[in-house]
Amino acid sequence: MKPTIRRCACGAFVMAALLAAVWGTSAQAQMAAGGYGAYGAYGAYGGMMGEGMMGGGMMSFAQSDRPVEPGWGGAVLDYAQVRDFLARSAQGARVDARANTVTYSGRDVRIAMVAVQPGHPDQTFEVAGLTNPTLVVPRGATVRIDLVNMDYGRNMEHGLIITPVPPPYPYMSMMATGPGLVQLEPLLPWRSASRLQAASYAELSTSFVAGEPGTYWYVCPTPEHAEKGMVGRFIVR
Ligand SMILES: [Cu+2]
Repeated sequence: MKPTIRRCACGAFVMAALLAAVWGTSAQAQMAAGGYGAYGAYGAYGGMMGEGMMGGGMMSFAQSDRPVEPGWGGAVLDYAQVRDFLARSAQGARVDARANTVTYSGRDVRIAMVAVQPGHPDQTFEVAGLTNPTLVVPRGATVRIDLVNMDYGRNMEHGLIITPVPPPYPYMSMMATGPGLVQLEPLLPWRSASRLQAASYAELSTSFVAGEPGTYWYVCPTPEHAEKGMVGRFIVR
C-alpha cells in the first residue's frame, strides 16, 4: 500500500464554516494585515514556509523548482503505483464523459486526481481519465483528494486549492483566489525522469468535509497554470 500523507494537522475541516460571505471578510482582513506578503517569496524558497493550517491567512506555498526526491514533503510513488492509482481512479464514481463530469456518492468520497496525465493537454487536471472534469460531491461527505503529479520539467510543480472565486484568473492566480478553502501544499514537484517507467512521482492528500452546497473551483496555484486553464468546477450538492 502506498503511504498517505495528510498535510493538515487538523485532518479535516468543515467547508461550511467558510461561507462566501465569511470568506470575503477574511480575505479583506488578510489583505489589510498584509497577509499576502509570504506570496512574495514564491520561487525563492526551497521548502515549506510553515505548517499549513486552513484559514490561517498566511500563504505557505513554496516552489522548489526541482524534480521529486525522497523527503520532499509528501509521498513518492513508482510507476507501478501510479498505474494502480490510475486504474482505480474511477472507483466509487459515476463518470459521464459527454458531460465531462465525475459524480461521487456516499459519506466518504475519495477523488484520485492527476496533474497533467500524459496524453492530455498541458496545464490540466485529470480525474478518471477526463480533463478538468466537473466534480460533484454530496453535501456533508468527507472528501479525500489524492493528487499525483505526472508532469515533467521546469515550472511543472502543481498544486491544488478549492475556492469559491470563479475564473478567469490572473497569472498569479492566488492573487484572485487567496489560499482557498482547501489546499494541498507544498506544490508537488515534477516526476524525476522523462521516461515514465523510470520516474518517481509526488503524491499529496488532503481531507475535508464538503459543507456548504454550491459551486466552487479547483485551481492550480502555480503561476500561469490556472490562467492557462488548470481549473475545474467542484460542486457540493
Ligand atoms: Cu499546475
